[in-house]
Amino acid sequence: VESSIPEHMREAWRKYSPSGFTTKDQFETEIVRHIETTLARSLFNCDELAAYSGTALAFRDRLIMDWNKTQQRQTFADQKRIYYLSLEFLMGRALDNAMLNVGLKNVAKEGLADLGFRIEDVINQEHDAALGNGGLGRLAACFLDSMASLNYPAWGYGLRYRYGIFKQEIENGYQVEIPDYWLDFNPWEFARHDVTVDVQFYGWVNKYTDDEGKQIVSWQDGEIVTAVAYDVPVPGYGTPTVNNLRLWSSKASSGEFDFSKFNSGEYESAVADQQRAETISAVLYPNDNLERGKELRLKQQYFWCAASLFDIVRRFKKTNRKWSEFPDQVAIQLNDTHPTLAVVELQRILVDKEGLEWQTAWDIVTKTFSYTNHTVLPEALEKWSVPLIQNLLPRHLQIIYEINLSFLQTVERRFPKDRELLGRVSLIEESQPKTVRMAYLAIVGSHKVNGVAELHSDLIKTTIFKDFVRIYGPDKFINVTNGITPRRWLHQANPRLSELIASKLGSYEFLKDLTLLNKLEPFVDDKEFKKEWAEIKYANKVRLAQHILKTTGVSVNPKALFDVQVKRIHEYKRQQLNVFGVIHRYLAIKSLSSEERKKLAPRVTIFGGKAAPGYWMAKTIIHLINKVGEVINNDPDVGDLLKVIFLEDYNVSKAEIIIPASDISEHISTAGTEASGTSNMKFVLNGGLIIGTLDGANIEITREIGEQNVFLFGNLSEDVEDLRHNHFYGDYQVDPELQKVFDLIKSGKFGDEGSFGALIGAITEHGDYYLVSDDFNSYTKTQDLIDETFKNQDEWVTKCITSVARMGFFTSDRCINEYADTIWNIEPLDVAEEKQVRART
Ligand code: 6GP
Repeated sequence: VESSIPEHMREAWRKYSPSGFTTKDQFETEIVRHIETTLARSLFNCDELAAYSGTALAFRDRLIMDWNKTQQRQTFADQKRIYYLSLEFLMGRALDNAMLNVGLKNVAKEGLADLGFRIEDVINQEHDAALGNGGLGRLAACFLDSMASLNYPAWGYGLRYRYGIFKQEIENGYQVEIPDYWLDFNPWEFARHDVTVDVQFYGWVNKYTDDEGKQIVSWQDGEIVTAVAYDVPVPGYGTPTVNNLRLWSSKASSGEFDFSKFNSGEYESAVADQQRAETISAVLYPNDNLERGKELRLKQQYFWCAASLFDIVRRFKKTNRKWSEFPDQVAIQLNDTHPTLAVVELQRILVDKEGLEWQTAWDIVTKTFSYTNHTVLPEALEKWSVPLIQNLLPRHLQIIYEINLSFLQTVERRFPKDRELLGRVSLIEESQPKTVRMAYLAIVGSHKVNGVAELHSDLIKTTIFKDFVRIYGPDKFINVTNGITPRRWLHQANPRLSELIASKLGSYEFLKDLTLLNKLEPFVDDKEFKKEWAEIKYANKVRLAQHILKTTGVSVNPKALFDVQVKRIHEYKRQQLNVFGVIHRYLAIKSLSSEERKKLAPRVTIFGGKAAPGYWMAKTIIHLINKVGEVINNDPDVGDLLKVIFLEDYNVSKAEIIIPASDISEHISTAGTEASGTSNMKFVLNGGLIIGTLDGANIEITREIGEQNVFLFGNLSEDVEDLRHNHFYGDYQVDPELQKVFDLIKSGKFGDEGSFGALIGAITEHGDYYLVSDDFNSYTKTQDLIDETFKNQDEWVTKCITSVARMGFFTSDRCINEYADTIWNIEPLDVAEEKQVRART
C-alpha cells in the first residue's frame, strides 16, 4: 500500500501505539482526559451527559485499536468475507454493549462512582441508534453482534440516516410523530472523508462500437451524488474481533454548493442542489412490512447499493485476483429485496466497466448473492414502476430486461408450451404501468433463497415462490430460523438473571454457547434457586412499574400478572384482538359481585409500538387502546384487577426494560402472516411465558420448550384460506362475546364511535381478513387458562425455568453459523494468537 510507513520506521509506531485502559485508575485517567480536553469541560460543569460522553470516548478508544487490528488481520488472512446489505440496522444503544463485550463494565462502574456518577444514569444518557423499523432491522443488528462474536470477517453496509425512526408521543390518546435527529453527539461513528464514491442518477445510455469493433455501452450525463463512508465499530463478545458497519451519507458531488451559480446570484438554486443530494440519506422510511414505491426510496436503494458494490469491488481488486475468484472472496447477503439493485449493479460493473462476457459475469453474480425473504404479505413485496427505473437508472433497466430475457428463455426450454408460467414468473409484471418484481429478480440473481422460520420457509415455497421451486428445484430454497443475541437480550437487559444462571452453570460460557442453558433444568426443584428466580422477575416488574408511573402517571401493582404486547402496530399482528379481549375482561369484571371479584387474578395489560404515520387503521388501534385505558384505569369497580397501559415510543432501549418484566407476552398474529417474530424468543429467554398462535417461530419455540409451557390458541395457517372464503360465502356470524364488546364500543363508552366503528366494520362488514372473530373464543379461553395457571406460582416458575433451559437453539450465533455453512461458505478467522498476546499484556 502506497501510504504505509516504511519498514525501518515501524518500530517507533509499534512502541507508541496505545494499548488502552484495563484498570480502574487507567479508566479514570482516560475519562477525565476526554472530558477536559476532547469535550472542553471540567469538574465544575460535568453533567451526566458529559460523563456519558467521556465514558463513551474512553471505550471507543479501546474499540478503535481492536477494530484497526481486526481489519489488518482480516486483510492479511485474505479469506472470504461476508457483506450484509441491509437498509435497516436497529442498533439501540452502544455503550452498555461495548462495556459488556469488552468485559470492563465493572471497571467503568467503579471508576464512574469515584468520579461521582451512577453507571445506570450515565448509560441512560445515550440516544438510541434507531435506523430501522422493527424485526428486520433488529435482526440485522443481532447478526452483526453474532458475526463479530464468532470472528467472521463480516461487514455491514447501510445508510446513515440523519433521522432515524420517528419518536412517538401520545397526545389525547393519539400518536404524534416527532423527528428523531440523533446525530448531535455520536461518538460511535467515524467519518471517512477520504472514502467516497460518486453515484450517478438519470442521464441516458450510449451504445456504440469502438475502433476495435467492440460493443461499448456507456451511461452518460445525469446527476452525480457523492457517498461518504461513516464507519461504526461492532465489538464481538469476549473476543478481540471488532467488525465494521459502514453507513453511507449523501452529499453534493462538489461537496459545496455550485459556485458559478452562487456567484451569479442564484443562491437559492445553488443551495437547492446541495439539499437535494443530502436528502437521499436524510430519513428512514417509517413503514414496517409495507412498500410505497416512492422515487426517493428508489434513490436511497441505488445510492447505497452502488456505493457498497464499488467499495466491495475496490477491496477485491486490491488482491489482484482473477474475476472468476470473486465468489470465493465475496459473499453478499440481501436483507429482503431492498438491496436487489446490487445484483444489477454488479452485472453492470462486470460487463460495462470490466469488459466481461455477459454469461461469465452472470455466473459470478449468482454465485455471490443470496437473498432472505422476511414476509409473505402482498403489500410488502416490492414492485418498482418501469418508467421510474427507466428515468432514474436507464442502464439498469436495460440490464434487468436482458436478465429477464435470458431467464425466460431458460424457462421456456425447460417447460415448453407453458405460456402462463412465463407470464407468472417474468421479472416484469404487465400492469399499468409495468413493474419490476424485485423478489423475483432477487431469486434469479441469487444461489440461495431463505425464509426465516420453518413455517415461513415452507409457505414461500408453496405460495409466492412456488413456480420458482419448480424451475430451480427445491434445494435453492432453504430455511434459516431467526435468532437473537443473548448478550444484549439476556446479559445486558437482565443482568441479575444472567448472573443467577452463571452461578448455577459455573461460568458465563452460556453467553457464547447458549445450548449450555440446558444444564439449568436439574435446578427446577431447587427451592432456593426458584426463590431467587422469582425475586429477580419481581424486581424487574417493580422497575417497569416505576417507568409506567413516571411516563403515564398510572400506578400498577407489580404483583399483578404483567401481560405485554410490544411490536409495530399492524392489523396482522392483531393488537385489536388483544384490546377486544381486554374489553371482554372488563365486561366480565363489571358483571361480578365484589365478593366474586376477589377471586380474580389481577392483571396489567401493557401495549407498546409505533404505527406507520400513514397507516390509519393502526393509528386507530392505538387510539382505542388509550381510550379503553382511560376508562378502565379510572373505574373504581375495577381497581387493581385490570390496568391498561400504552407505553410511548417503544424502541430497543425500552425493550431492554420491558422484556425482562413480562409474565406473559402476546405473539398472536393471524396464522401464516408473521414470518418469524423475534421478540417471542427474547421474552422466553427472560423467563416469561407466551400466548401465541401457531405462526412463525412460535411453532419451533413450542417444539423446543414443550407444549405444556406455551399457551397456544387459534386457527391453523392451513385453514385460513377456507375461513376467509366462508366469511363471504358461508353462514357466517361474529362471535357473540365479541359482539358484546362491539356493542360497548358502539355505545360510545370509549368515545370516538366513528373511527372505532371502522375497526369493527373491518370484522363485521369487510370479511374479517385477519380472523379476529374466528380466533376470539379460543383467545379468551386461553387467557382464562393463563389466569388459573398463574395462581400456582410454584408451577409457573417451573415452566419459566424449564423454558429458559430449552431456548439454546434461538441464539443468533446458531443462526449465523447456519448461514456461514449453508449459504456463504465462509470460515471464522482464528484469533487464538491475538487472545494470547492480549492475555500476556
Ligand atoms: C419481519 C417479519 O415481519 C418478522 O416476522 C421477522 O421476525 C423479521 O422480519 C425478521 O426476519 N419483516 C419485516 O420487518 C419487513 O419489513 C419486509 O419485511
